[in-house]
Amino acid sequence: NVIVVAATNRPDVLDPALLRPGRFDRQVILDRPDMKGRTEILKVHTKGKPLDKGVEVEGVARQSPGFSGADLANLVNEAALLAARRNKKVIGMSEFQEALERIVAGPERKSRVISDAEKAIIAYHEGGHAVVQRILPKCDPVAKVTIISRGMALGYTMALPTEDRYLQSKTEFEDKIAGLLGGNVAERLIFGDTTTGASNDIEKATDLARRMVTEFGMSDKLGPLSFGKRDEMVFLGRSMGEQRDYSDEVARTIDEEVRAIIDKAYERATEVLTTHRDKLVALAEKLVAEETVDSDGFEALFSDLPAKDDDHGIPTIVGPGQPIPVPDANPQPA
Ligand code: NHX
Ligand code: ZN
Repeated sequence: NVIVVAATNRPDVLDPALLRPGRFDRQVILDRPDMKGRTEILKVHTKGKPLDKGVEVEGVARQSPGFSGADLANLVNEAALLAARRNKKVIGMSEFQEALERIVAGPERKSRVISDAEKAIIAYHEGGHAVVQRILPKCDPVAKVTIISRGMALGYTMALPTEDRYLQSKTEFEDKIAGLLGGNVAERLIFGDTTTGASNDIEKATDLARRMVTEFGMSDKLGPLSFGKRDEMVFLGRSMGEQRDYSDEVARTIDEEVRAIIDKAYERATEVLTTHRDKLVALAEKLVAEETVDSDGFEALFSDLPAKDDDHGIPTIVGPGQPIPVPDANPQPA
């Protein structure tokens, strides 16, 4: 009775011979854990460790979307190390918070000396991201904005999804790209100049726009076709780019469509930041004074506006049709 169990991160490239009946018969998919999964994994790794009463593993799970089990084990370990370094007897929520940010963005670099001129640019850049994300309905709510350096970044804006999601829509991507460009747009609007700092934002925005066109069928001109098979040198663990399976003419159209998505998002970010320039200025000034603005401090700046429209509800049906009644989105087993 020998049972052979194997694991891979690349089931897509397995030799089909391995999967014939009588060989590896069954495939068990172990995805990244969802919110509930992360909560349970965190419970396992915190077991036997001294936790402060204020620690809610659910809260930690909510703030760690996309983390694997190993990432969560590392997170708990980092939090414990921080508690020890701070001479604390128990691990508190603040250690989990700091550990999370260390893993996502790198360690804080408070010693980095930044001139007042650069501080202002960083504050407006982050402010730009945050204000665009506050206004556009499909952007995730802003959890924190800071101009304290961490790792490679001089500042960053943290947005957190309110729930696990497995599908993303075209309009959601459009809002997300506008949010990514918000930093660069704010620099231009406020200073009439832009800096190298936005390189990572621009790269992410361009990659996303390209995937919308070539993978997700989100370009009206090109339609629901897939362009370019990613050609991977798996055994070296790196991607060798893509294999071109389309004409020069299509290549040109892809570039045009990617550009159109970016241009439209850039215009929308400009419109938001022009309309809400007062908010941008208020946030940037608060950032220069306080370095970090949390979600409450951020929301306080928008008290004269309606609450954030976090539009991730059941989509409206266009044309004839009835909304599907959903009695309970998440029925729990009795
Ligand atoms: C530099 N860093 O390299 C300095 C230290 C525009 C206020 N000369 O967009 O810090 O310019 O919203 C992952 C994550 C490069 C990889 C961030 C690679 C940032 C970050 C360049 C803020 N926040 N840019 C941002 C920033 C920079 C960079 C990265 C990365 C800035 C910006 C980095
Ligand atoms: Zn940025």
